[in-house]
Amino acid sequence: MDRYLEDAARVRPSERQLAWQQLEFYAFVHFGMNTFTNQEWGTGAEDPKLFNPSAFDARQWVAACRSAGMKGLILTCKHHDGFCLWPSQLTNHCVRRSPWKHGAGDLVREVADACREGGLKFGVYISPWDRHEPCYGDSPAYNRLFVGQLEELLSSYGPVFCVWFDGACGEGPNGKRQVYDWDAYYATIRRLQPEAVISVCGPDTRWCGNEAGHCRRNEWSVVPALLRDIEKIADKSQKLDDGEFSKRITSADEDLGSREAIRDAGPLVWYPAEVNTSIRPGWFYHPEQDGQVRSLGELLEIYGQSVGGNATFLLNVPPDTRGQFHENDAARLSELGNALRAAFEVNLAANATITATESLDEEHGPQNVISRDANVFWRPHDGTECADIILHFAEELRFDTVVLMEHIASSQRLEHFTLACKKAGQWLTIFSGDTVGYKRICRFEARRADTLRLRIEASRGYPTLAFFGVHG
Ligand code: FUL
Repeated sequence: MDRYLEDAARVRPSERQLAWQQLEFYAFVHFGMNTFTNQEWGTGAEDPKLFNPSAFDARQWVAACRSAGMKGLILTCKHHDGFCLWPSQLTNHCVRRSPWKHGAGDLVREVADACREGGLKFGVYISPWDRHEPCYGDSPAYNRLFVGQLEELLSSYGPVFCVWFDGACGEGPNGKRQVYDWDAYYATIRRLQPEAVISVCGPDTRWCGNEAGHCRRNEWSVVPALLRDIEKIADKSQKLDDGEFSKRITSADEDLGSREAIRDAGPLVWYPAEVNTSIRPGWFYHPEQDGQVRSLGELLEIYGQSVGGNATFLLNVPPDTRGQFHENDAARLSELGNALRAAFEVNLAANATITATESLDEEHGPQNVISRDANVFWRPHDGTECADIILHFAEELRFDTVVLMEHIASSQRLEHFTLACKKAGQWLTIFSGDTVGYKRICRFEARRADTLRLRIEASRGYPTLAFFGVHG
């Protein structure tokens, strides 16, 4: 195997990246001053008195997220307008100055507590861009304040699974220019919440490159390190070490990790994708969008592309001015959860007899692929880059979906595969794909067969398979 491919197969996720990937599907909650002004981006000049949810209920959010099968929730603790949903000691532009609970409320605490009670992981969105803060633009002073706000959020509300850093900054040519001290921000997070991933403008998870819910046909988690370094630089004006290469790679490129893309790309890192989109057109709640909640079909499609395309799915659901998810959104979440459970709960392959052309040893035999334990997996010997896994069912089954998962703790290795079923002694190819990664959901025309074959036609060093689900 070429040296650069060996290097690629040595790139593995950290514990925190692995735990995050396994969440698969979690909520974004955009709630704040904009909810009450009916805006998407506030100016920072809003009067805190406008913030006054009439029937705030974090438990209702958590129950709705759980009904959809989500496993975490990320709250906009501070959006670009600078208004803090917790009683920050570092600014007066926060819930303390609002009429909500007579200024004695702490919305971050209520959401974090409700998540913990309801079994959801809690995550924090905090916008580095702050249009209210007078010291924004005085770089050292604002960096100190921002680190202080991170300290407040990360030391008072229990475990945090993610700190989500937005790259947006709409300061025009005459706006204030702030140089963010990312290293200080990251060090603060690692110190206070070492298990939290730092997302988007951070080293642990990358933005898929759009807000529409689209995923690449092939999402690689092993990508050039430069891609990660570009993301760190929100205003894109700071100099990178390799200006030439960075011009050739951006988070919007289609191919980030194929052999072509990594061959001369320098050091590689594990930097997996997250797909973020909203259940409505806006990130914040707008009553006029009550009739524009995404359809079940659309959400299933995005879920299939993201969770089923080696990314995670971060779906935004914005609460209304009561401080609750609107009935239409809550109903859609529950429908989505029902549809996902119906589609994936039962593995038709659970009783299959499974053979492989080769296995490393008994501990890594093919029967492992129907185990739900992510640490139990099949693999052949080093250097075996192609292999077949064959499922023999006791009787003919009807199915239209296959779920494949690699053992990503051993890196991302699969590069090309086909699925075929046997009909009257003849193999019929029903699907072909390239990457798998954490999970690939393969959908095809419904078939009836008693034998199903996965043929791995290219991989890096050797392939692994942790799960083979058959559904229909
Ligand atoms: C963007 C922001 O400007 C939007 O308001 C929203 O928070 C979205 C998730 O990220 O960059």
